[in-house]
Amino acid sequence: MGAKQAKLTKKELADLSDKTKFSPKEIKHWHHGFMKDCPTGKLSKGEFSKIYNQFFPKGDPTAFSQFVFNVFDDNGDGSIEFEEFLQALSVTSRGKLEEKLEWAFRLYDLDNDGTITRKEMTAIVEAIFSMVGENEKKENCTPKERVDKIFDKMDKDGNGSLSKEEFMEVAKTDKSIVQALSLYDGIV
Ligand SMILES: [Ca+2]
Ligand SMILES: [Ca+2]
Ligand SMILES: [Ca+2]
Repeated sequence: MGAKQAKLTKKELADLSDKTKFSPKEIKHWHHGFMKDCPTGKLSKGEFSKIYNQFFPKGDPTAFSQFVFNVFDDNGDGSIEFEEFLQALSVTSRGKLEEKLEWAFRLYDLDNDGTITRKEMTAIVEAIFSMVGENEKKENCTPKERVDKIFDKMDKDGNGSLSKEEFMEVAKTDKSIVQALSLYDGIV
């Protein structure tokens, strides 16, 4: 317990480097910044939300940031530890397309049951809409219309929910869907 040590040991660096796509030198750099911003070594939901607020001053990113937080918080203990932070960063910044899409799937699959329902996707799309703010929206459509469009393309068996296979297959090849999912706008 207590504050985490300010510096990582050689072994910790090597382990983290094995688990991510970062070199020990890069990890040191990220760790330094992480500990500076959260000296306790744990990033809380509130702090995480503040980071999003800086990037989306015109909208309300609270809901969306909470969803992203839950994906970062891999062990589900309510805070983001450095390793979780680094893992997420590794996937979202350096992962292969497939890894990024798997990560996105976890974001949309709110209850973690392996499928994305319309309700889950609507919750995320609504959160994205309120985050970017009214004036920043690229198309004039409602969250429901956006979700319908995505489901039209992705829900191949028409059962009203998306399996990981359905999601991956379309997202891998269809740029417009990736945009509709707001995956590569630097939002996630
Ligand atoms: Ca955690
Ligand atoms: Ca689900
Ligand atoms: Ca389906």
